[in-house]
Amino acid sequence: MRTWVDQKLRDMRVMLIDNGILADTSSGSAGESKAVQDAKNRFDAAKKDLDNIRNDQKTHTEDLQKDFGPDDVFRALKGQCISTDAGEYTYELCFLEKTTQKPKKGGGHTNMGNFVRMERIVVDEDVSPSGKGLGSGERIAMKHENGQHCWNGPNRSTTVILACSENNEVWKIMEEEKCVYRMEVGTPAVCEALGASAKSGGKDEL
Ligand code: MAN
Repeated sequence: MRTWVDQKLRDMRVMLIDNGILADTSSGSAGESKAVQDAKNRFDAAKKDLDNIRNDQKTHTEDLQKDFGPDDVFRALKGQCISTDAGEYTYELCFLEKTTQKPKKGGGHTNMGNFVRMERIVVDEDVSPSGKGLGSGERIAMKHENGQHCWNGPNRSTTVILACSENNEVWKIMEEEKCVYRMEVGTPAVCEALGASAKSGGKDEL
């Protein structure tokens, strides 16, 4: 009888603690009722959510301050990657992020520079009959700096020069000086910006 009553009292105590009516003094929770612990857990979870939202907002704010070229035309390209083989390497451009080279015979990527800014540069180049080439005049270029350090040289850097093309494609890659690269790239993103070369779209200006 005594054991039975004792057990019932214990059960009742547990039930009251579980329902937040009685403080749980038995464990390491320093006398907090379940309700308080639940509220703390919810608070921690909400705090974590808020931190994540704040981080996202920071990323978006920084993103908005970046230069995505005339009329922000490059925003949609961000993170898209195109590549080509040249010599011993496969070269890759991930728009508005970085350029890399990867040995064809295996091995990791070498960073050839991280995107820093847009520039305008004047070029004078032939255009092949296929229409793939920079041509001559002012072109939009994307500067990539602070890539992997080059032994006995600078940190790798790449200038990516853009010309109007139907598809995003790497046309040419050169190492102008040791670890200083130049990439010629065709993209529809600059067709409007380049005026005359944009005519292929057949859009009449009013
Ligand atoms: C690697 C590549 C080359 C570069 C040399 C410099 O082989 O990144 O492009 O010229 O390193 O040591």
